[in-house]
Amino acid sequence: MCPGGRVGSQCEATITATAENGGVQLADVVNLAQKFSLFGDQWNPKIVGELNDFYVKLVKVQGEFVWHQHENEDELFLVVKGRLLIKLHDRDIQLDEGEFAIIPKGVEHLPVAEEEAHVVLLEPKTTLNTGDAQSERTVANLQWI
Ligand code: NI
Repeated sequence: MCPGGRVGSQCEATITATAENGGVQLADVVNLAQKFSLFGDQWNPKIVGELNDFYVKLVKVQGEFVWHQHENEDELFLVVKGRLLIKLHDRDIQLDEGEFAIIPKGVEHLPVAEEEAHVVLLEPKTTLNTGDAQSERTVANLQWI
């Protein structure tokens, strides 16, 4: 139902579009802790929301990922639990809980977490987790949770 009980064609279209791919519906509250409790696998981002041409994703990470860059997409990393180190070629970015950083398109980066970290990603829908470094760690079809 549309906000306030109103039924409008635009609202119906929005709900249909999100319902088809299992997405969150208008005005849903998303609880990060509850969503993170739904999965345990690492380096396998899950989609929890979409806005415009972006996805909001959750990922659990531990250890070292792979050096990669995204030719066309800027990528936001927000740490909600643990610590995440993002290595760049000229410096390291250390993110603690409650901190985020944006890696611009074309900048090669290597995420590393000594212990498991829980991270929110905000990035265009076209973003592949391994960017230009496709490998067995690439997840092309992300799951909605
Ligand atoms: Ni990346």
